[in-house]
Amino acid sequence: MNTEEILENAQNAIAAARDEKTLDEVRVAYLGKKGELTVLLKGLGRLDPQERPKMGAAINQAKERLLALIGERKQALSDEHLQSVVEEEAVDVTLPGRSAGSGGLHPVTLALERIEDIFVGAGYEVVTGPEVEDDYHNFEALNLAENHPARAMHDTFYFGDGTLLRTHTSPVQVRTMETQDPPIRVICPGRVYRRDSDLTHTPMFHQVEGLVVDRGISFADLKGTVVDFVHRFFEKDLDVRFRPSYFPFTEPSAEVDVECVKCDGAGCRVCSHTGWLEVMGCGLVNPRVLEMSGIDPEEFSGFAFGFGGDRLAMLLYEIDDLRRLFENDLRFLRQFN
Ligand code: 2NM
Repeated sequence: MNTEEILENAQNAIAAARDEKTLDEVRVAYLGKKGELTVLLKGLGRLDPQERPKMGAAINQAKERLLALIGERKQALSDEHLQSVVEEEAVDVTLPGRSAGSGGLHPVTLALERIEDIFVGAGYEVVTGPEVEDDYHNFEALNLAENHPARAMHDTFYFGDGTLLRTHTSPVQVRTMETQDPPIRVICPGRVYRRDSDLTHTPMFHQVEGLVVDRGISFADLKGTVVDFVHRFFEKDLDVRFRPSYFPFTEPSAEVDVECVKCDGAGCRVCSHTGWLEVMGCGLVNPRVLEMSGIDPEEFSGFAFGFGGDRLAMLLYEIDDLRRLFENDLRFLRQFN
């Protein structure tokens, strides 16, 4: 074959190469050690000396031409490849974004925050404490001595090493009295635990307790605080009544009833047709309790109250079944966003 024929074949092979590997094989076939043009160049010696320069120049020219064509083809293949990658991986920035969806707060959390806001607005401090407590802070310091019958009412979870799951948030208030001098105005929200489980009780529930200790605190201060709180919480001037009751940690003690928020006192399923809802317990802090925590009952007096966060959330948001609060059914929870 002569140079021109080889060149033409090589040009066709280069144009036909669809990838870099094939293109390199073409280069080797023509320009490699045993390539067609290389062989031709090596055979120059056997030619007539007069023909050598002309032939040599032609072969070298063909070689240059092939190298240039291979270079161009290589660039073209690389451009093609880049183009296809760009097209395949293209992102349509005009597509609407995938919605991340936003979460919401649980109705009990919402109710607790609402309660905290009301009391913070009245100058109270929000205080929390441990859920695993000792017998002293959960019972003894609250005037519930070892054999006190009221202890049985608390259905306590004991760990067997002297610690227990707190049955109310009162130990937080005891710890506050132990470490803070009056005047004290605190609100203590948190989880509490009792061995109790039925339609209206869960083993874990939320409590909010309040404590005020200062000089000259009276039952009138307690009444005013409770009534004002109820009106703010339900955003309604509901009737409130205080019934005498008993707690070992307060004396006197009272149970607070509120005019039914559902039927305005007419009587319905929510209030068991009484027109009233029991919402909290309260009283003047027993002087013995003040004394045990290092506060002089001759100088100071105080009031305290406690209620269920879950129950108030149910009344506020008209949730008729306690179990809804614990099922984490998104169809239910989304209604509070
Ligand atoms: C209630 C009802 C009445 C109460 C008393 C105290 C403390 F620590 F000051 F003695 N904390 N919480 C209290 C009083 C709690 O819950 C139904």
